[in-house]
Amino acid sequence: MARILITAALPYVNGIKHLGNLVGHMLPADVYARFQRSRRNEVLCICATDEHGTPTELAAAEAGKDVETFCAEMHAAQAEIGERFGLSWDHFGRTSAVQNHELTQHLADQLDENGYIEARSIEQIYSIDDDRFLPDRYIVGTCPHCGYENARGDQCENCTRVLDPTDLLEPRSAISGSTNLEVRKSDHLYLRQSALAERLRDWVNQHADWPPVVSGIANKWLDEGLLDRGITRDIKWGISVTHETDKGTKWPEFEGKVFYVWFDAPIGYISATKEWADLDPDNRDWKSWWYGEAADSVKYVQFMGKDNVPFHTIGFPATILGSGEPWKLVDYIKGFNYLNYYGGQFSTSQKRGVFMDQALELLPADYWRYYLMANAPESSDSSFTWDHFASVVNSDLADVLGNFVNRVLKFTASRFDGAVPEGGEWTDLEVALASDLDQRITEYVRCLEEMEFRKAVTQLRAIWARGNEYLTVAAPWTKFKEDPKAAALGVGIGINLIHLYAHMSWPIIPATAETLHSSVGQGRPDGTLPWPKAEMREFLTFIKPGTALDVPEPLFRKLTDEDIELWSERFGGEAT
Ligand code: B3M
Ligand code: ZN
Repeated sequence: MARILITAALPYVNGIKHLGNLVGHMLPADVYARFQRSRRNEVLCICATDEHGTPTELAAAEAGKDVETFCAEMHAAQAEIGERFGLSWDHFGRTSAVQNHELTQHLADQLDENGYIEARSIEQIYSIDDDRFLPDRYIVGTCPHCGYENARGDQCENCTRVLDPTDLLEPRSAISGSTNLEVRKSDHLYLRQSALAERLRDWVNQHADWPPVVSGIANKWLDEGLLDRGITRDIKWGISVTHETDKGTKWPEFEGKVFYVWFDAPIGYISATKEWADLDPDNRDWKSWWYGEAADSVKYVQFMGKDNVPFHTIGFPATILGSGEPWKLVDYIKGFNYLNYYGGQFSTSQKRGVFMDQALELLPADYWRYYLMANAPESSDSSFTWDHFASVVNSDLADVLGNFVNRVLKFTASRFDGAVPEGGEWTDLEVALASDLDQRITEYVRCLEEMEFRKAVTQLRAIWARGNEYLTVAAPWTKFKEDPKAAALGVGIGINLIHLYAHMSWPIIPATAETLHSSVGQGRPDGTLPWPKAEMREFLTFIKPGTALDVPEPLFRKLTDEDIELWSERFGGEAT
């Protein structure tokens, strides 16, 4: 049994996430975690809200709430919506938790002890009208690299370059819009990434297997020469730089300043694991996942969008390596491109596209989970349109899977009293079916192991379609009168296929899979639907004659032109 640690990039607490965030980190992390659990590996899957920094202060101010209340409410809202989407975290923590304060301060101390921290007096943008410094997202302007006009002081959303507020052209305050700005001096701590560049490059070079979008960004950064990064900010909400240690007060002259959100957020992966363990300390050992020899055998996989890659290939590993302590480094980074909405970006700050809560108002989670994984932006950006969404749902979910299940179960109910009939001997048809499925499933497993999600969904769909093909040829409905044994065989295989589909589909569409499982008399699983161990020949005869079945409501409804029209109007379906 392998031990697999999985983290999804931590969603900012500033608002409910959109479908682009969902497909870019949280959903694929969940699919992979479910797959590995069903393969009977030991999995720990961790996520949390990323609560500090300017995005949070700005969003709380906009909501008219104090930051603490705002974060507590939004954390709860995101946890709830994640659960409704079937995101099966072992723990969904918070970067504002005390565990993260302690660990962040500890790692900063370690870095300092090892000579990787330097205090510098730097020029910062100060807003005279707002009477404060404007770090990161408190300032917006034109990106000097790509000309995007709404670039934020920390990063350009358009070209993903990481910026300093002073890089922006035509800067203005994000609070008041004021351009009455001046440059003032302020003291900050810098992480000396430049001194770690060689070690980082060696480490990146050891991972030639990472997706091109990840290696490409990491190498671009390394090739351009690593800059030291400021890891503190003149804002209130965050982890205090000044703190108590065994040796007395550390950095007393930094009273009132906090660590930069991108310094403490990735540390949140570790501290959220500690939160998880602290809930049941007798049975949970967080350090064995993260620290020292015990963690050597752990395979650690991170999921994230491409804009997060620099912080996970440079910033966070610099913290880990510079600490001099044996913390676990990531083994595989699954990075994603963007899912666009009608050619433009989904955007939380600009409220563009479909958000997770709105999506569930329209349709249950599995419609979205399936569509998003089938169109995950793996090798390039992909695009969401309502037409495409409807055509995928209708053809794959309603016509291929839904129809198959419905046909088999209805026929069994009307002709065989709703129980599995005793069928005749297998023919060449069944033998060919079993061998095709064995091959398809091997390929499906390979795709999921390698986190090739689009290809995996293609295989899953082919597995479903193979069942339809079989039924068409076996044709139990026409054989029923003249050869009832042959008809019973076809129906029995159909029922066993539904059982197989439940297990195979569970990582991607878990709620549907569970309904399928119980509809063929196998009960509602409590947790994981494990991967079939048996050869197909055995699995396809697993459900014994006499087993009572349940006909569920149609699994998926077909989306109509009216739906498309209504939703395009509501969410905007125009190219930008
Ligand atoms: N919160 C960025 C984002 O949501 C950031 C990820 C943190 S991962 C440690 O895109
Ligand atoms: Zn740019």
